[in-house]
Amino acid sequence: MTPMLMDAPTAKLDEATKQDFTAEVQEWLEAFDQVVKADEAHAADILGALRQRAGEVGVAVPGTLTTPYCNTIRPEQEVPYPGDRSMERRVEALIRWNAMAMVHSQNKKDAGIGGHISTYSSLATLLEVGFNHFFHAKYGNEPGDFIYFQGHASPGVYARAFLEGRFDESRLKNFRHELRAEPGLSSYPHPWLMPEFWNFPTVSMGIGPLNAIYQARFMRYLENRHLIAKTDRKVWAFVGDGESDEVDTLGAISLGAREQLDNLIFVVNCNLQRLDGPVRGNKRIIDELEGVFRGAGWNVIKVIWGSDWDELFAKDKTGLLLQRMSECVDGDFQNYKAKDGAYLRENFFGKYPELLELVKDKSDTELGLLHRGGHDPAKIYNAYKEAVEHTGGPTVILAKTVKGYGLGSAQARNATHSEKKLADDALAGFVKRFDIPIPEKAAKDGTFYRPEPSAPELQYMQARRAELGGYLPQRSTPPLADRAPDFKAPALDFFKTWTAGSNGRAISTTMGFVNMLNALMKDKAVGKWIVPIVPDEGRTFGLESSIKQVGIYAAEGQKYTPHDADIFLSYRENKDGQILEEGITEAGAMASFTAAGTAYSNYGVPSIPFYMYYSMFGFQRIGDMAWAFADSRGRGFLMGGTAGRTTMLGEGLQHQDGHSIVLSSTVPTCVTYDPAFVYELAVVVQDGIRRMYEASENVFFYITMYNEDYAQPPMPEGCAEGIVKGLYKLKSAISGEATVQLFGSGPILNEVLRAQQMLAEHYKVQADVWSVTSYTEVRRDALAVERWNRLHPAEPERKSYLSTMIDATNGPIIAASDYMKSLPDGLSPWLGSRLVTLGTDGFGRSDNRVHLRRHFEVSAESIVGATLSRLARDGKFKPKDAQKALVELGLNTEAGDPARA
Ligand SMILES: Cc1ncc(C[n+]2csc(CCOP(=O)(O)OP(=O)(O)O)c2C)c(N)n1
Ligand SMILES: [Mg+2]
Repeated sequence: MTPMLMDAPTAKLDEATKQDFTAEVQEWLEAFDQVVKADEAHAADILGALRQRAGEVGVAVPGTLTTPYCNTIRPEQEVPYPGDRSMERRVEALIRWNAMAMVHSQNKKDAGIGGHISTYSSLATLLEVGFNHFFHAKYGNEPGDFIYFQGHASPGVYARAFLEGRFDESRLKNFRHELRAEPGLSSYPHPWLMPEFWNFPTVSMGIGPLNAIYQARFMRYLENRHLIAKTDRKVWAFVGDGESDEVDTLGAISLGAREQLDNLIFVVNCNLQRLDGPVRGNKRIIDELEGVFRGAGWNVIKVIWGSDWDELFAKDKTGLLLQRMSECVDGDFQNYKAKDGAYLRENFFGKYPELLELVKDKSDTELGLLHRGGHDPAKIYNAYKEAVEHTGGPTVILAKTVKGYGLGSAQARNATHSEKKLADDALAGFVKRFDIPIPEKAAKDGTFYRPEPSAPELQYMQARRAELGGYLPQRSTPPLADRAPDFKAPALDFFKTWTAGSNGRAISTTMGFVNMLNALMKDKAVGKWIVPIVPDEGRTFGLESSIKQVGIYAAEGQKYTPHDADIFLSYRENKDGQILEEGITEAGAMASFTAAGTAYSNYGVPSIPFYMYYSMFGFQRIGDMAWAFADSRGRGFLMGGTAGRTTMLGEGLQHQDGHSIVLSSTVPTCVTYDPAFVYELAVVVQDGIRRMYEASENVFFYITMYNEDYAQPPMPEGCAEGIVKGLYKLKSAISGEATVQLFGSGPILNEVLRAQQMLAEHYKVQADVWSVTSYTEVRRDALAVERWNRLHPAEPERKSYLSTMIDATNGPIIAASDYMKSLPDGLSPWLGSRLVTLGTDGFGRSDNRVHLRRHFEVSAESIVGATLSRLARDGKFKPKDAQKALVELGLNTEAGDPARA
């Protein structure tokens, strides 16, 4: 789209440039205007050719990422609005009213419960044009458009659903009262709390836009892999202008253009304000975003001014009006809307007599009401139409709006974001402003208003939604049989290669897993649903064979011959490749994981994502996205590779993870495992597929994988249940009855086994060895049982799994893992003083495993030392002998505490 054409003379130029402008330049401009008038496309070609020539002869031309501060679509290019404006105006007014009444009355009743009205007030028309004309709930039998709503605009989305008859008044009355007898409405879009309504949690700023980009990409992935039919469905993301400061919002936009995602539309609600004040008081956010998005290859459509400005622009033959706009910064624009029309006349138009002349026939009230583009349905309609018709890449619509639009004295004020209640007069004023047919008393009380279903405006609204396939938002969980009739989780037997052990061959759990993954991908029933995801770490995990086997997804295929084409495991990219190779972006990979992990609901596709990454760059880096994933009821496997503070040797402090499990344990739906052996990992993966995809449980799995090679033992008889529950006895005392219990996890279990041997051989202490595959799961079970017992004091006490396993055992429990001590400590309420924990608290170091384990005191020697020390304290071992043993074991009793080193 070319910028607005102005009649000669063209736009006013700044003083410095003007002085240089000779008659010759004016001639050029006039000639160019002639060309534009004759054939716009030709004019663009000429400019392009000139630009190229300039580059060839070495003339530097300033970039043209931004265009003048006006609408991208010129009035003469617009199509007429297809809807019934008066009906739509009325519906929008009713929604505005009910949204506001909901927040207002709830805060009157329950002061401080919160809610927002000013975000929606700026977004209302942008959403309504979508609801009435663009947002498809379905495409035939295929899913419709995906809408990522600005989280703080939720009141408006609820109010619409109320008018549509999807909620009764009691739901609105219970806004934010989720813990009452009658079901309430959640504060923001939370699929966890409203699983039949919201699809995408967006309220943590930046997560919505980032996920939307990867959703659009995953949609193409499913289409290109022929797992869903190709349709015109779109992903719409409504984004705040303040939200655009989040690195997550803009950090992945280049992917949109690179992958030519013309199924993706961003609408940035440029109300020029965020929470505290203006987004760019001293600049213009629309200019900034235009440059950023255009630079990233997006189609940019600016919707700055409403139709009532068109006439003024048409009348202005001087270019002064546009110049005046370019002289203002967003702080000015906000100020104009916070003040009245008289102020605008004096301070905006008043700068130039010619502009005052331009508006002399308009009253102050009319000037005050001059619309911004984001409040003008015709302008919005044309922008949306162009966006959905645009091909070859994504579109961003930068829509200028007013925060707190129509809220009287709260409009465009810095404090408007937090406005929750209006004064009585303001409520009455609102009703008048939007022509809402309720009596003044009801208005002042903030009462809801929904006309009879037969009212023409509601009939109109319903007809529009029926035409577009139904209501939105709407979340469902279609039966898997619709898309995957032959889907069946593989039985444990499928994994027998991995439960049988490695026959003495030293392999890591990572290698075992990758082999397993390749086999799963070959399986007839589940193979095609597997979605391996890596953030440029495929080789770290030994995925070369998978790359060859199923290929890397590349929308354009492989346009080059890979340098390694002649070797067996060459780099293969395919249009229907299965692996999502994200490059170095854990956040992007997590967004893909989210799209794939929620596809069972959004597309009815049982895709099973396995996202493999450096465990250090997981939860602590993308923690907020993991939380949103859980809120989305996401399912799938996070595979934390190179796990363990002492196992991931060499790379040092910023790579060595000894806490991701602690972080994962904070996510309620995350089921975490820390397997020591490949057979444990196989059991967990099998159980995960069964739970998530067969039993449809809303959980996801986090599994650590290590890179230490050792012989993998065969699975002992009957331990599968214990593996899943998180604890089982691996090896009884070597001779006689144990007086000590040793807990081990991950590769530290090998240290524990060595300690068992040393204790028996050198110190005559017998110990049982337990494999703890999940402290988190054992603790959760114990907590649940304890709660039940607390609530049922008159019933016989129930026993937790932990108690069932451990109560009858003897002696202290020494627990060691490659993770922080707080993990085993989570069991201390039930193990009491029996528990001694060893773990890897503190910063990592780049040394080898022997030194790391000695430093963190999780080596076999440290475990033996801790056991003897504890026995000494318990009066079961001579203290002097214990002290001597520590020396014999080579433990430096005076070394600094690794937790603080
Ligand atoms: C990650 C994150 N940080 C901070 C907040 C708190 N917060 C809620 S709304 C808001 C301002 C939003 O401004 P903008 O994106 O411009 O949206 P508007 O309400 O103006 O449409 C902030 C900072 C949040 N929700 N998420
Ligand atoms: Mg804003």
